[in-house]
Amino acid sequence: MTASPDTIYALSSGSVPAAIGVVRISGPKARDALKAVVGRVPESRRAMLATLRDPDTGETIDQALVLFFEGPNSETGEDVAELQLHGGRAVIAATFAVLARLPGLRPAEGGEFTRRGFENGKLDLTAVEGLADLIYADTEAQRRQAVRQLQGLLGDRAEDWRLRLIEAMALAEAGIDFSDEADVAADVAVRSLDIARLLQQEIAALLAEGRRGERLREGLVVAIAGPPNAGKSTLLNRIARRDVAIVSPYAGTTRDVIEVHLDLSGYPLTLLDTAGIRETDDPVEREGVARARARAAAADLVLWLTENEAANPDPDSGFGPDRWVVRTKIDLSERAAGAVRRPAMAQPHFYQLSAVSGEGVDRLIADLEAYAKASLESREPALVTRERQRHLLEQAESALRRAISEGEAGREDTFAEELRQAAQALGRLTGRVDVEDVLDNIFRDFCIGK
Ligand SMILES: Nc1nc2c(ncn2[C@@H]2O[C@H](COP(=O)(O)OP(=O)(O)OP(=O)(O)O)[C@@H](O)[C@H]2O)c(=O)[nH]1
Ligand SMILES: [Mg+2]
Repeated sequence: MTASPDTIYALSSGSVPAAIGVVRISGPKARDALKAVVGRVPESRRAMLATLRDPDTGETIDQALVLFFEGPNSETGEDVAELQLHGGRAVIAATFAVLARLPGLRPAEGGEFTRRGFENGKLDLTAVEGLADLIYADTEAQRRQAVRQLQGLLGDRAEDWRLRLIEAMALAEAGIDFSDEADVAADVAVRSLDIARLLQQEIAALLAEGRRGERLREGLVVAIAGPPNAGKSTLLNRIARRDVAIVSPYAGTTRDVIEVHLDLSGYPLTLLDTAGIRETDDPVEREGVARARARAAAADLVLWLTENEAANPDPDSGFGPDRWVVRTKIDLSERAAGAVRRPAMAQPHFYQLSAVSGEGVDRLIADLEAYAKASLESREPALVTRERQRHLLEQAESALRRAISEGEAGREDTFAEELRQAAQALGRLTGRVDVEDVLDNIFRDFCIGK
């Protein structure tokens, strides 16, 4: 792959207005662009204070801190210029207007800087995915996982496997070439089969770690469900500490699914408020109930809220494996004369709380935190963080298993072919082979200027 001849520019910092706005320019004309707008090019990697001017009128646009990174030692691998401007809308607009008039320059597309970095061998695809995750990381655990990806932990493993596979393939080919010399052929066949067996075990071990990495990336989903008026929206608001959902004394208030993203000691958790589940003739509410059921069924955990301790959780809900029962509005029963409350610790996941007074809510939150920790924490950092990665590793692993049985049966040709399939899958994981189709998918997630 070769670098695109266009020189691209974009605002790489956050939305304006801001104290500083960073405009990056990457490509063969980056140097010329600097000469045109600030009159000179600073020494590579040294900051320079300069006046930014419109080259046609000579009018001053701003005072800027200017940096230049000479390719290939830059993030994109090309010449990169960086203008640290005052982050006002008009400043950025005027700068863009000037850059747009320079020959060979055009605005960057989303993710284009990173894509050039990838195409110039600055980072492999798993690292690109890590970079995207780092930008979107909301919690500490997500950030740590993204940094590991960006550092290439999975990419390095995959590349190491691929190189060993290539070695096994070379041995297999040699075996075929020497097939008239039985000793040599047998020896190399054994060696290549050994490599394949070891690789298959290593990849299978990584896959056996489960989907922890993917779940950490996406966050656990906890759905609040139950009959209408149980106090679901009130509890969501209490946990979120803001008025996200409408609360009213009328049964059937909530219709759409409402999401709140929580950070529980560094672990991401999405809490869903759903419509109260009941039979109804109202078509809008019926749609809400259908959505509530669907989201609760797909959630990692359902909090089943009920005002009445005896009320059974929706019997035909088909909700996922984990469900905790939460009895709500205990402040009301406390006021009622003679009400006896069951001790809260009687069952591990039976809660009694009042979302209005707050009583009992802390225990629920503490248990949610423990649940998130138990589901997402691992001693070994998870290396597989996306479905794409898992899928390719599974392909490689099953090709290896087929290769081993072919090899053991003495069918060298198909043995070599299966090894090639495995190597292909690993190459696609890091982006070393035939990846055009997956590229758009991955870079689409990026913002412009990254
Ligand atoms: N006293 C008391 N009232 C509560 C409590 N939680 C909720 N409520 C009241 O119960 C009514 C219903 O609360 P919501 O949170 O809207 O109930 P919901 O389960 O979301 O209801 P739907 O969206 O209709 O399914 C409101 O009037 C709340 O103020 C509580 O812990 N104690
Ligand atoms: Mg509600």
